[in-house]
Amino acid sequence: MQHLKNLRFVMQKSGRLAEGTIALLQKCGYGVKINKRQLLLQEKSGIDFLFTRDDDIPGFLAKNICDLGVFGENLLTEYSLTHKDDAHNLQVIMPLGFSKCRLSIAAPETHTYPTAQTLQNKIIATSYPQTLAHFLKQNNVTAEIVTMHGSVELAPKIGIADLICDLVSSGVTLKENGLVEVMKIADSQAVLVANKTALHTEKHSLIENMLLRINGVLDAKQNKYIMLHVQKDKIEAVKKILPSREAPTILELQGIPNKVAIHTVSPEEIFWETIEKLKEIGASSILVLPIEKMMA
Ligand code: PRT
Ligand code: ZN
Repeated sequence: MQHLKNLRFVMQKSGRLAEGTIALLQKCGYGVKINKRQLLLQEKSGIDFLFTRDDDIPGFLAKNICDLGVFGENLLTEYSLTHKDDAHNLQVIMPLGFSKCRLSIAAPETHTYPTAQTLQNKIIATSYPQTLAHFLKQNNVTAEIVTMHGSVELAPKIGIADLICDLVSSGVTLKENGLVEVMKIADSQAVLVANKTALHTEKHSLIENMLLRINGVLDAKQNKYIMLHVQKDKIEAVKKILPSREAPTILELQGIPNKVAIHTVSPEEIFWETIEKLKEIGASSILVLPIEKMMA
């Protein structure tokens, strides 16, 4: 039973989370790719990648079947409210910044329900009944909840419900179905979640190694590498304009004694405004480069 010692990473087989998860893992150097038929991939690095429906991922983690996994915060909330005992075994490691959406209440275009209280006694269709019930309870509202497992946007049209509570990203689906978003319940994005028990087993070093890589990739996304030339007496001014992770590297320029090259890693987005400020103090040859991988 050699494979039991492997780290088990579970992810969505296909859908809105799959692409982002695969891209992240590939950047981390793991040989995973989209293959709808292969449901288990044993990687030489000691990691088994399992591909499944997103709905099964929280349960696989909570019940010690898998060690790490990716799914949406929306599902985490619903699972935590539905399976209170098992959910204790889930630990959110970090948000991943993709598959962003929001869970919102939407109404037919002809109606507006601007406050939570105006939902009173309405019928609301959703795939997230526990999250919606929790929201209604918090707002002291009584409404009937109809659970649907898909095509929720259809409910008002066919007379099943007055309103819907569903995930929205671009808003196109709502529009195409004659609905308007009237109230946001929660924001969501993909999160990396661990099985808490696994963090304390012999697998923890494999987990730590993987987290180090994922952190490195996510960190590099925000950081930029900046190079520029400037007069020596303007080094302090550059430091003030450019936030840097550590002290910048200062290099002599051959044949130009009064100038230096500055190389620095900025943890923040570099805007045109920043570049204009650098120009104002006489900086030249300014280059802003993305960083592919970084280990601080
Ligand atoms: O087969 P499986 O069960 O794995 O997939 P699924 O059909 O349950 O899920 P999938 O792939 O649609 O979504 C997986 C996860 O992606 C969700 O749980 C969210 O965390 C996240 N996500 C991000 C979204 C959306 N954006 C999204 N827009 N999930 C669903 N939608 C749907 C929404 O339900 C609505 O029908 O897209 C439609 C609205 O999109 P817009 O762009 O028109 O607003
Ligand atoms: Zn699903």
